[in-house]
Order: sequence, then C-alpha cells, then structure tokens
Amino acid sequence: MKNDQDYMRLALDLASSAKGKTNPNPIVGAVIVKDGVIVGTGLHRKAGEPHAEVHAFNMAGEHAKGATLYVTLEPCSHYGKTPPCAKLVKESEVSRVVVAMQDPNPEVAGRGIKMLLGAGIEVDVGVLEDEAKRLNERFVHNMITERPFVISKFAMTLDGKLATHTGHSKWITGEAARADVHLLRNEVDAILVGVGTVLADNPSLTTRLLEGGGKNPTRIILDSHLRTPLESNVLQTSEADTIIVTTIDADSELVRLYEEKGVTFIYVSRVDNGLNLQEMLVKLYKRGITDVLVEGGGAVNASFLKAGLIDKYLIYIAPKVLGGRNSLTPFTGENVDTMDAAMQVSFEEIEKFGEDIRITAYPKQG
Ligand code: AOF
Ligand code: ZN
Repeated sequence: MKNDQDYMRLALDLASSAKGKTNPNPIVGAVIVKDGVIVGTGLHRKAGEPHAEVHAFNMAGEHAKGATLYVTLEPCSHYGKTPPCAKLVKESEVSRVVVAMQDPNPEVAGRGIKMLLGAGIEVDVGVLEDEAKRLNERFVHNMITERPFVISKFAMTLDGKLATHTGHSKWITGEAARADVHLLRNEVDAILVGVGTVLADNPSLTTRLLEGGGKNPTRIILDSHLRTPLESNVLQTSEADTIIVTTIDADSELVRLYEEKGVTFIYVSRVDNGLNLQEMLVKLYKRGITDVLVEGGGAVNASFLKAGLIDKYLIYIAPKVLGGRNSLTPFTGENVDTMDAAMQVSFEEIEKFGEDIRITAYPKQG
C-alpha cells in the first residue's frame, strides 16, 4: 500500500524532469490517485503552457471524482498566462488535495489552499515540504528577493587550486565532472565570469548539449574597464546572448564597437572599487534572468561572497595536488585573521563524478 509520501515523491520526480525548462515559472508535478490506482499524472513543461494539474486532470477525466490530488506546489488561484488551477480542482470534484508547499508567489500565497478549503475539500499541506522547497529553490528565492538565484561553481584540486602557477588549468576535473557542468549550464538562464577569465582562458561559454534540445544561457562578463578583446571567442560566437556589465563611466565609442558585435550593456555603480553586484542582479532579474551560474575567477567569487550574494555552491574537487604557493585559489579578495572570522557553508550533498567529487553547499544559516 502506497502512502501520501510515495505519491508526493512521484509528483516531485515528475517535476524535476523539467528542471531548468520552466523559468521563470516553478517546476511542478501532480499525481491523481483513486482507490489506490494512479489515474492521472502531469507536470508543468514550460512557462506559458498548462500547469501540472491541468495535464493530470486531462488524463484522469471522470476518474478524478472522489480522488486525491497530490501536487508539489499549492494550486494557483490567479489568472496568469493560464486560468486558476484551484478552480479546476474544485470543478473536478476531487475529495482531497495533498500539497507539498505553499506557493511563495504573492499572487497566490495561500489563496489557492483557501479556495479549496472553502469548497469543502480536505487539504493537507506540508508532505515532503523540505524536498519541494529545495527542488524549487530558484523560484522561492526569486519570489522572496526579486533577484536571480546565484550559484557559485568552481573546480579545484585537493590543495584548493584553480590552476597551476603558470595559469594552466585544462583540465582539473575529468570528463564526467565536466559533462555535469554542461548539464548545469543547460539549466540556468545565465553564466557569469569576470573579464580576467575571458583574458586567461578565452572561453566561448556555450553548452555542448544543444543536440539534445538544450539552450544556451546568456553570457555575462563583469568588465569595469572594457578589457574584453573584441576578437575573443565570446564575441565571435553568436549562439548565445552576451551582456557586459560595466560602469556608467564606460567609453561610449568603445561601447558602440561592442554593441556592433551584438553585446548588450548593463551599467551599474561602483562599490569597494568593484561593480555593484546587488544592483546588477536587480537589473538582470528585470530582464527575466532568474538564475546565474558564477564561474569565477577568484576575484569575482570573492566579490559575490563579500556582498553576501551567493545562494548555493557547487564545488568540484579533483584528487590531484599541485603544491607551491603561487597558484590561483577559488576566493581571493581580503584575508581574514582568525578562524572565527571565516565565512561558513553547510555541506548538503557529496556525489562522485568519475574520479572527482562534487560538493553541494549552502551559506550557513544563523
Ligand atoms: C506553473 N506551473 O504547474 C503551477 C504554477 O503565468 P502562469 O499562469 O503560468 O502562472 C504562473 C504561476 O502559477 C507561478 O508563478 C506559480 O505561482 C503558479 N503555479 N505555475 O508554472 C504549475 N501550479
Ligand atoms: Zn495553476
């Protein structure tokens, strides 16, 4: 006999298959169960398309009457791009609705649940709530802060180095870890690097997964003095949008040359000798960018860290030791004097990719 958690887990699995494909919307899964039989399943596939519940009810048809609906996010109560799911749930005459988490969208925020209760439907909220919140961490963050979710990703050796003292870094990690990074790039709206990385590595910052129907995230370069070479790979490849973030003092003649290459500019003020990253994130969000993968280097990582703007860390560690004192490390910036002044993270998950490991971490709360 399956229980509420089993069905909710199925709904969460359905949702997670659309990870990165529904932005700016959340990922949502729904399962309808009647007398122990699954009569409908659905997931939200893409913004603008029907919500998970709609697909599940279409599949269930008449069987939905008297059934239980499991849904990973509270059914919506508003007219957005699609009509309210709570209304559909009421009309379908299900007798019970199990919800993993309340919708953090201020347009909904509990109203969907109230509508169902008002219609005399039994509602249980909070089944696998932590998993559901984690799965939609990007969406939850967007709704609360109105800023993109920032993921700091880097690959380092066992002795914490990003490259040798000569700057050589191809490759720190093996095939499997690098393939995972390409999957990741495929799920985010934007990839961000500092101009130092463009100068050192000349990356094109596109994903290799396009044959599988992937997308190329927007490329963002932090460049306060417009040092990005006009002939760099990023500007030679047009399959992804490119944004340069610089200051209002930027030379307008030079800006025009970049714009001719298809670059879009975001201008921000300066803080602590660097670009105002908070201001940049607000502007990116207004352009529809809901998450950003920060791919370094050390100075950029340190600026995000100092500003308290990293929401998640993905750290790849290779079983290799470089030694020496002069190699680049993931966070440069300022020194701290004592251990109690260290910035702390919480390790959440450790996975192996070939010979390497990936640590998923979050800023330590409290
Ligand atoms: C989804 N998929 O399965 C559910 C959502 O613009 P709309 O009409 O698509 O509404 C988007 C909002 O609807 C979204 O921000 C969230 O609050 C709510 N629920 N959204 O994209 C779904 N159930
Ligand atoms: Zn809905």
